[in-house]
Amino acid sequence: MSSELKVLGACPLDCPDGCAWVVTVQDGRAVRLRGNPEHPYTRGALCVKVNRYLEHTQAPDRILHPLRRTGPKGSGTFERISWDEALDEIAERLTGVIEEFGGEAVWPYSGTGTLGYLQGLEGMAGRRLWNVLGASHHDADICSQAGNEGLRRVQGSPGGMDPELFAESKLILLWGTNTLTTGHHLWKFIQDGRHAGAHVVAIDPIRTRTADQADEHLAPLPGTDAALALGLLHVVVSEGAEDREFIQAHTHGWTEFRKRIMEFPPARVAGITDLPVDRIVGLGLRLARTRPTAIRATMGLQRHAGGGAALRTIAAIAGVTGDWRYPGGGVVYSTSGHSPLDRTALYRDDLLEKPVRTLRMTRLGEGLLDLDDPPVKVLWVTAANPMGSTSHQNKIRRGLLREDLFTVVVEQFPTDTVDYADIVLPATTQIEHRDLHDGYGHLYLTWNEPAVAPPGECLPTAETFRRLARRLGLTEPALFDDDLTLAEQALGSGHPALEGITLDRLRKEGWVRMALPRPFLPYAEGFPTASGRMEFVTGDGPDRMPDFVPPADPPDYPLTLISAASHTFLNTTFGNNPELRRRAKGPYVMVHPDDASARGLTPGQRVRVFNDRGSFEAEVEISDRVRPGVAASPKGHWPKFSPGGTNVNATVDERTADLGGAVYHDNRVEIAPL
Ligand SMILES: Nc1nc2c(c(=O)[nH]1)N[C@H]1C(S)=C(S)[C@@H](COP(=O)(O)OP(=O)(O)OC[C@H]3O[C@@H](n4cnc5c(=O)[nH]c(N)nc54)[C@H](O)[C@@H]3O)O[C@H]1N2
Ligand SMILES: Nc1nc2c(c(=O)[nH]1)N[C@H]1C(S)=C(S)[C@@H](COP(=O)(O)OP(=O)(O)OC[C@H]3O[C@@H](n4cnc5c(=O)[nH]c(N)nc54)[C@H](O)[C@@H]3O)O[C@H]1N2
Ligand code: SF4
Ligand SMILES: [Mo]
Repeated sequence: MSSELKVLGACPLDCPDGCAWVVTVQDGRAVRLRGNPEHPYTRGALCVKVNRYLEHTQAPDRILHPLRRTGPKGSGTFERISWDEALDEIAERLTGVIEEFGGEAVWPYSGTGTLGYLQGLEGMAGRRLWNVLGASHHDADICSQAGNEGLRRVQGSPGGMDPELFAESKLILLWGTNTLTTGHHLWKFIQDGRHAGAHVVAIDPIRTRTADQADEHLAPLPGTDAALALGLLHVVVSEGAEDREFIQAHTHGWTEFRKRIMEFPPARVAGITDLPVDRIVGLGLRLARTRPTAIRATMGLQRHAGGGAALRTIAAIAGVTGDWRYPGGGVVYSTSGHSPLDRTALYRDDLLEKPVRTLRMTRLGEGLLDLDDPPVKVLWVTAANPMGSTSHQNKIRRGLLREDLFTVVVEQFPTDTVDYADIVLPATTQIEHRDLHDGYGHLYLTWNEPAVAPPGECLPTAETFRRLARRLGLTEPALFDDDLTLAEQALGSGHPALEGITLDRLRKEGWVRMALPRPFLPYAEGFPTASGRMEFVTGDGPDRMPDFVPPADPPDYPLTLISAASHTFLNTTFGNNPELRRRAKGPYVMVHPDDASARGLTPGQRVRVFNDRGSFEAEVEISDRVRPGVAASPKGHWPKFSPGGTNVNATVDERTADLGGAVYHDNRVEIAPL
C-alpha cells in the first residue's frame, strides 16, 4: 500500500519572497514540491531555482557523513569518519585553542544558506554555544547592512511599506532592484498597480529583464543614486510639491535638508549620474505630481562605498512627498524591520562572561591573515560559502591555507570552502528539518515541518550544536533547548504583531500574516526615531544629513564591474546543479559595444577580467544592456567549476561601505583577451 502525505513548509533561502511551499511525500520520499496556492504572496509559484530544490536535496554530491581531511588544505580529499570521532576531534581542538588563545580566537562564520530562526542566520544558530565559549561575535554584514543603517538614520527602522500595496501605487520606482530575477512574486502586485494606471520606472545601470518590462528605464552611473534622489527632490521642491503638512507634523530638520536639496539642481545631477537633464526633470515632475508613489530599492543598490547614503537619501524622498500617508506609498528595502520574532531570546548574549570583539563577515581575508591578539585559530563555517561569495577571494584562499588554522564547515555540498576544511559536518536540508521563518519582502510568518528523514548521517544544524555542547561537557541548560522550545522562545517576544499567533497555530496552518492592521501604514503617524519624526537631520556631525558619497575604488582600471544576481543561482547555492549551470551558460562578462571595440573584443571570446586584487576568466557578451564604462558578470559560479579556478569575487575588494557591508559593485577592472 502506498501512502501520500502533504507537508507544509517554507523556502529557507536568502530571498525577499519567503515562499510557503507544500511537499508531497510518497512512501517516505519527497516526490513533488510546489508553492503553497493558499499563501497570498506565494500564490502557488516558486521560482526557476527552487523548482529544482527536491532534485538538489537528492543530488549525488550531497555530503552524507562527517569527513576528515586527508590531503593538503584546498585539495578536497577526505575520509569518512563517525560523528563521535568528528565531535571528539573538534572538542579537543576547540578546548586547546581556547586555553591557549582565549575564546576570541574562534570565529563562528554564519552565512545565508538558510535564513531560518532555528537552523540558520536569523536566530544565528549556535550563537548560544559560542557565547558560553566566549567566541568572537560574527557580524553578518554581507548582504544588507549599509542600506539598513541608512534607512534607520532617517526612519528609525529599516522596515518598509507592505509590498502587497504596490497594487495601489500610481508611480512605481524599481530602484537598483531586479524584481523578475531576485524576488518575482512582487511582480503580480506591480502588474495589478499597472492595470490601475501605475507608471513603472526602472533605475539601474544595466537594462535587466526587469528594466525590459518597465515603462521607462534610467541607467545612471553606478554609485550615483543619492545624487539622483537629491536631483529628483530638487524638482519636487521647485514645483512646490513637497507635502508641507506631513513635513511639519512628522519630520525633523527640513530647513537644513532643503538647503542640501537645493545644492543638487538637475544640471549638476546630470553631470554626476551621466543621465540627460530632461530625463531627470521628467521623472522629478512625475514624482512631484503622483501620489501615491512606491519605491522598491533593494540590496544591489547599496553594494557601493556610498550605499548607506544612497538608501538614506532615497528614504528621505517619501518624507518630502508625504507618501507614507497613503496605502501604496512609501519605500521598501526590506520588511524585516517589522518582524516580531525574538532574536535576542535565541542569541542569549547574556551568556557571555565578558564583552568580545566583533568580526565582519565581509572581511574574512583580513580576519584570517592580518588579525592579532588573538589571531583566528578556529574558523567554524555554517551555511556559508566564503570561497565563492565573499570579497577578495585570493586573500581568503591564502587565509584558509594557513596550516595552524582549524576549519570546520557544516554543509550540504562539497563547495570550494569545504575543500579547505579540516572537518566537514553533514547538514540537513529544509525538507529534513524544522524551522521558523519570516520574509524580508512580506508580512507573513511561516513554519517549516520536516517532510522526510535526513539522508545518511545528516543532522539539523541546531542539533549539531547541542551535540557539540554535550561533548564539551557544558551544563548551561539553554544549550540543550530543542527545536520546538527554541521556536516558542522566538515567538515569545510579546510583540503586538504576534497577538493570536501561537506555535500550535503556525504548525497547523503553515503560515500566518502578522497581526498588523490592513492597510499597514507604518509611518503615517510618525517614526520610531528618538524624536518620533523622520530625521532629515540626525545629530550635528558632518554626517548629519543625507548626501551623495561617490564610489571609492581608485580609477586605476577603466571599467566598473557589477556582479549582481544570477537568474539561475541563489548566491552560490545551486551552483552545482547541472541543469541550472547549463542555463547559466558559464561565467560571462557583458560589455558595451564601444568598450568591446576599444579592446578588439568579439562575442564569445575568452577573456581575463582583472585588477590588482585578482582575476577571473569569462566569455565576452557584447550588448547595449550595459552602459559604456560598465561591465556586468553575475555572481554565483563556483570557482572550482570555473575556468581558471576563480570567480568574480577574486576582483572585489574587502573594503567596507560607508555604513557597513560589502562593495561588490564598487569594483574597477580591465578586460583583456586570454
Ligand atoms: N535569482 C536570484 N535571486 C536572488 C539572489 C540570487 O543570487 N539569484 N540573491 C538573493 C539575495 S542574497 C539578495 S540580497 C537579493 C538582492 O536583490 P537585488 O537587490 O534585486 O539584487 P541584485 O541583482 O544584487 O541588484 C539589483 C540591481 O541593482 C543594480 N545596481 C548595482 N549597482 C547599482 C547602482 O549603483 N545603482 C542602481 N540604481 N542600481 C545598481 C544591479 O545592476 C542589479 O540589476 O536577491 C535575492 N534573490
Ligand atoms: N560578487 C558578488 N558577490 C556576492 C554578492 C553580490 O552581489 N556580488 N552578494 C552577496 C550576498 S547578497 C550574499 S547574501 C552573500 C551570500 O553568501 P553566503 O552566505 O556564503 O551564501 P552562499 O554562497 O549561497 O552559500 C550558502 C551555503 O549554505 C549551505 N546551506 C544551505 N542550507 C544550509 C543548512 O540548512 N545548513 C547548513 N549548514 N548549510 C546550509 C549551502 O549549501 C551553501 O553552500 O553573497 C554575497 N556575494
Ligand atoms: S528563492 Fe525566493 S522566489 Fe524562489 S522559492 Fe525561495 S523564496 Fe520563493
Ligand atoms: Mo543577500
